[in-house]
Order: sequence, then structure tokens, then C-alpha cells
Amino acid sequence: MDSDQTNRVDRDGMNCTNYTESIREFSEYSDLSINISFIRPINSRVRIFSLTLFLSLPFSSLPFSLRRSTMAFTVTSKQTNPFEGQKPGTSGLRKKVTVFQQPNYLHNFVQATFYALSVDRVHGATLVVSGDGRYFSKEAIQIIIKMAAGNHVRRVWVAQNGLLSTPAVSAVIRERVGHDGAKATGAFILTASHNPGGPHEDFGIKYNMENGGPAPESVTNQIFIHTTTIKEYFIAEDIPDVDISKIGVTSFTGPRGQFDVEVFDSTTDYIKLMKSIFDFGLIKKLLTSPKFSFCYDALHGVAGAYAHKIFVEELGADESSLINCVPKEDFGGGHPDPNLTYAKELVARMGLGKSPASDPPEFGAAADGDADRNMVLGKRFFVTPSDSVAIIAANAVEAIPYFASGLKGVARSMPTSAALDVVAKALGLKFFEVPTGWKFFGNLMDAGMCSICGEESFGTGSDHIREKDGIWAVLAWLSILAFKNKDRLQGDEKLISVEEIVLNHWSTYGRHYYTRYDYENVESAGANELMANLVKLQYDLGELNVLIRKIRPEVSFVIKADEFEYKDPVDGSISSKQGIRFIFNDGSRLIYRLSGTGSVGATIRVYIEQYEKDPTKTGRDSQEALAPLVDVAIKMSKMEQFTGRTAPTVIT
Ligand code: VG1
Ligand code: CO
Repeated sequence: MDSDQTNRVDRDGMNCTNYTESIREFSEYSDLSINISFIRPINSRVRIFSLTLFLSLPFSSLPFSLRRSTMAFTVTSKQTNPFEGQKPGTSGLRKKVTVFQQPNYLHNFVQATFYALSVDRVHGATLVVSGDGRYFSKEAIQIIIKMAAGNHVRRVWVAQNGLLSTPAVSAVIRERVGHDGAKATGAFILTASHNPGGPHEDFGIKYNMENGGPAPESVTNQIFIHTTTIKEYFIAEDIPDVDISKIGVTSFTGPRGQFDVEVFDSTTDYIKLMKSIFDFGLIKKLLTSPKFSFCYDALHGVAGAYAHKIFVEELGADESSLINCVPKEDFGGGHPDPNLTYAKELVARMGLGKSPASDPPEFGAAADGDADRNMVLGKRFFVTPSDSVAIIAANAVEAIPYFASGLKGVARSMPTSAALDVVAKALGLKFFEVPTGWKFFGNLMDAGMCSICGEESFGTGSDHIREKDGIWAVLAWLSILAFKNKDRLQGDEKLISVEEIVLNHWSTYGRHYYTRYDYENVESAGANELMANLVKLQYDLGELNVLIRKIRPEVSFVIKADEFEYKDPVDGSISSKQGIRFIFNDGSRLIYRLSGTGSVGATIRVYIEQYEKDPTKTGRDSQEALAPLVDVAIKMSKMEQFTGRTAPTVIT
């Protein structure tokens, strides 16, 4: 089927090569008539009104403008050669900007994506193209617009200045209806997420499907295959760069007729969706209560484009609650990863830095570059993402209107701690464990089997869209806080804090001590040998347990070891080699994976987890409680021997 589709696109492209349609002139009146149908008036009186508006106001003051080009475009076939290494990873293709800037590099990937999609998702389709605004996004958007036209896409939707958070892209695909009734069939998301940006840092691109979720492996594998054989791509080079800073529609005429580029507001669709999920009135009461204080750090990522509107304008938070909320191409030179290492300013404000802050806010949160991740903090208190999803799941039905009728099920990625499993069991919920990467949750949600899901890597979300959602997670926490404190906002009674919510959760469900060690930018050969050696250790658990005893006799013994394999319960597809697992008799787990989102070398992730059910022992310092298991994890993997590293790059 796929080669068939490829041929069709090839053939169609060839047919249009260097084809020029006669230039069509448009008078002001043709613009006018289009504008009227555009507004879709509900009755004739409104129609007359919109006509009057158009005639009496300058173009720029209309809710949107229509820039109709009189120029027709041609489609050209360009010869190209494959690039190595265009395999999409955990979440799209991520490389250094300098790699993407090579002639044809981006073009090849985009064309390979068009080849991998069925014809109806390309010809006549509506595509969203936007991202976190990182360096090279603007150039990439113009290239993709021209290639979309070259591949007979009908219209491209670009958010203003190309800024859309990853969750907002998902929301736009699922919810947005164009002025002409169009619905999007997919999106190119331009982001390398939590990786730094700038001329010498990372760029990334991924494709999302019509359900709003990342393309599944069946599609990303096809994309990769096409990148290895690509010989030409199709582009409408004579389309001028479209001004993406102004809302409006620009129309062109090509070999197959009209092609539109619509620039729309980045926040409208997303905010509308958030309002349909949460009780904004209740959250506003919390945020405007003199007893409550709040801090949000967008790390100069795209979350900044939403933060002011949602937290300040809609929910009444003070302006000073927002830090680093101006999106920047290079994230202000920082690493837009919301964890205790990189969200330094927030961590300091919340009293978790080296010098303790005098009176930290009650609640703090941060987002990554594309705003799909979140870190949640209380006053001098860190909430692990694994606990966060479990706590949201445990409180969702009471505190969040969207879930009032119950949860369909919950899911987590394999390395995420089992805190969610315990909640699922206690509440009698369906539960799923999927490989790392949000794309695996999509099928479960589409099939109505899962409402809330999360990953240990600061990703939390629900079936309102098909991506993890950083701002959603913050609103979920604010909802829980608002609900639990609804009778305490006035008067002298102290508010229930984030810390108290977490401690109560542990005393009900037990605590999963959890930490992740990342060894970034390790030489690939060494990393692969380390992984191979771990697989070898799995053959003989008797021998392995002897080794563990020698390292730390107090640690429990391994009862099961494997490489995680997932069979999708909806479509039966199998994903193998998704991480090396060692499961201990007391429920502890050691997991090793190679990252699929880095752009150079290898990153080894070691996930260390230990369950404590005894409520008298759930209050220990996490690194201290886990020290013996960490020791085992490092020594049994021969980390130093294979990588030369004596310490991890990041501990979360
Ligand atoms: C990492 C995380 C994974 C997450 C992925 C994309 O992948 O571990 O849980 O889904 O990033 O997140 P990896 O393969 O590097 O471990 V995002 O916010 O960077 O799109
Ligand atoms: Co991200």
C-alpha cells in the first residue's frame, strides 16, 4: 500500500513539474465576495453588517485579513540525495541546527513524511505548521509552506509568529474549524522540546496525525525508509515568504487551484479547551486569595505565550507570578528542561536552592520549550512527576469537572514509578504500562480506555488531547488545591499545602522512592556495550544476585529481568527492546534505556525505584533512601568502565 501511495505522489509531482498556470488577476471585488462567505453569517442581517464592516474599515482592522496573491505558482521537482540518520526518535527528528541548515536536509524529511502518509492526508489536506519558536523555526515554516503547496496540500495553518505549544497543536488539530469549515488532517511540529535552542543547539520536527497525537511507529518507520531512498522533492519555490506575524489568510493559485496560508491566534483554541475542562472560577478564587501565592517559569519557551493570558488575564494571578515568560529563539541561552537542575530561578524562588528563600510561594511550576512538560513544586517541596500523575488521578473525579463522571482508565510509561499502579488498583481502574514516548498512549485514548496518563520525565496529560500537556498539569494541580481549600480561602485557617497533599497520598498508598540518573553525551560505542552487558546479566539471575549481594547486601534480590516489549492492546502492534528491566523481590526496579531524543552521542538513563508501604518510613530523603540501590545500579552496569563517567550529568 505504501509503495503504491509513494508512486502516486511521485507521478503527480512529476506531472506538475515546471507547470505554470496562467496568471489570474483578482479584483478588489473578488476579494470582497470571498470575505463574505468566509464570515459565514448566520442570517442575512449579519451578512450585510459584515459587508459594511469590510467596506468601511481598513484591512488591518478586520478580525482577519485576506491577502489574495495575484501570482500563480509553479511546482518544481528538485533532485536530492538521502541523508543518513533521519530516523525519528522518541519524539520526532532532533539534530543540531547546523545539520538542519544543510541544503535539502529539512526538505528530504518533509518530503519523506508526505510519501509516508496516505494520499488523502496530503492532497487537498489542511496541515498545521508551528512549534516552540526555537531558532530556525521561521525558515523551516516557509520551507514547509512551499513544500506543502508543491505536494498539493490545500491549506496550511500557521499560528501567529509560528508559535504553538505541542499540546496546543494537538488541540488545534482536534478542535479548530477554519473560517471555511476546514479541519486539520495533521501537523508538522517544529520543536526539539527540552533540548536547548540557538544557532549551535538543537532543532526538531515531528508529524502528528489527525487524532492530534504523534505519528505511530508504523508511520515513523515509513518516513525513515523514505529518507533512505529519496531522490527528489516537490516545492513551489515562487511562493513568496508569507508574513506569519499578522493574522490573516493569504491565497495563491497553483496547478491544482487555490492554496491558502492562514495565520491564526496561538492561544484561542487552547484556552477554550482548558475552560471546558477546569472550573476557572474556582481556580481564580484560589489564585486571587491573599493566602495563596504562585510562580510560573516558562524557561523562555512557548508556554510564555499562554501563561499571561491564562494565569494573569483569565485566572487573576499577579504579573509578578510569571518568570521567563517571554518566548525566545534560544530560550535565553538556557536549557528549557523543567527539572531541579535547569529551572534554577524557580527552584531558588521556591526555597529549594542553595540559599533558602525567606517566604517561597505556595505553589510553583515550570514548563519545557514546547510546553508539554511540567514540574510541580510546593513551598520547599518537590513533587516527582510519577507521584504527580498518581495524585492527579486519585483526585481528578472530585476536583476536575472534565472527569466528574469517572476515569476510563490510567496509564504510565514503563520507567515511570508504580505510584499510579497503586491508585489504579485501589480505585478499580483499568491500567496500562506502555513504552517511553507519548505516541503509545494515543491508541488507548482513542479507544476510550484511558483518561489520565503520565511519564516520569515531567510529562502528564489526559485524553482531552493526544499530547502531554504542561499547562493542563498545572491547572490540574491548581484545581486540586482549590478544591481542597475551597472552605479555607477566607478566615484564619491555614491552607492545605502541596506538601500535605503529597504526604497524605503517601500515607494512603505508600511511597515510591524514585530517581533518574542521566549520563548525557556518552560515546555511542561505550553506551551500546554497557547495554549489551546488562542484557547478558539477565541470563543468569543466580549469578546476578551473587554480584548484587557483593555490592550491597541489604538490597533485595532480582526475581525477574527482561527487555520490555509492548503489545498494543488496540491494534496488536509490537514494540520490542524498550528498556532493560530488573525487578526485585520487594518491588524495587532498576531500568536502563538509551535516550531517543538526543542529537549527538548517546544518553544513558538509569531509573531507580523502591516501594515503601510503611507510613512511618515514607518521609525519608529520597537520595538517601535510594543510596544502596543506586550503588547497585551503577556498579552492576559497570558504568565507569564502559563510559568513563564517575557521575551522572543530571539527577532528577
Ligand atoms: C524523553 C523522555 C520521554 C519523553 C520524550 C519526549 O525521551 O524520557 O519520556 O516522552 O523525551 O519528551 P528519551 O527517549 O530521551 O528518554 V519531549 O517534552 O522532549 O517531546
Ligand atoms: Co517537550
